[in-house]
Amino acid sequence: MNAFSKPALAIVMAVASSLTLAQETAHAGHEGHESHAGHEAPAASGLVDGEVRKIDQEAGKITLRHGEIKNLNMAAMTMVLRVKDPAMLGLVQVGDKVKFAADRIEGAITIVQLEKAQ
Ligand SMILES: [Cu+2]
Repeated sequence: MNAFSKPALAIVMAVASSLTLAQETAHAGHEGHESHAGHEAPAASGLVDGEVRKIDQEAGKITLRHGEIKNLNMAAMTMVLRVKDPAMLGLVQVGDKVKFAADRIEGAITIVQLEKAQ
């Protein structure tokens, strides 16, 4: 019985790690390499650099090309994010460089702070 459980565990772990890998690959895939453009030093405030690609006022969503989001363990990429307050979307325009803070709220990655970069 015991001789069986170890290889089974090894298989489970191998599958789990390859799943993680596949997820990371898919995650980094969308518009991955454009992200090296705005390569300034990280702000002391902990805000993340981003650039507005699209704004959806009605849905309360914004598409950002963002730098690394350390608190969410997310690499730089372009993605759609929810905003905590739809009024935030009135402060920025497509093409603007922004600084923002994001957090996971009710399972969705949400911008909790957004400002135009100088
Ligand atoms: Cu992202």
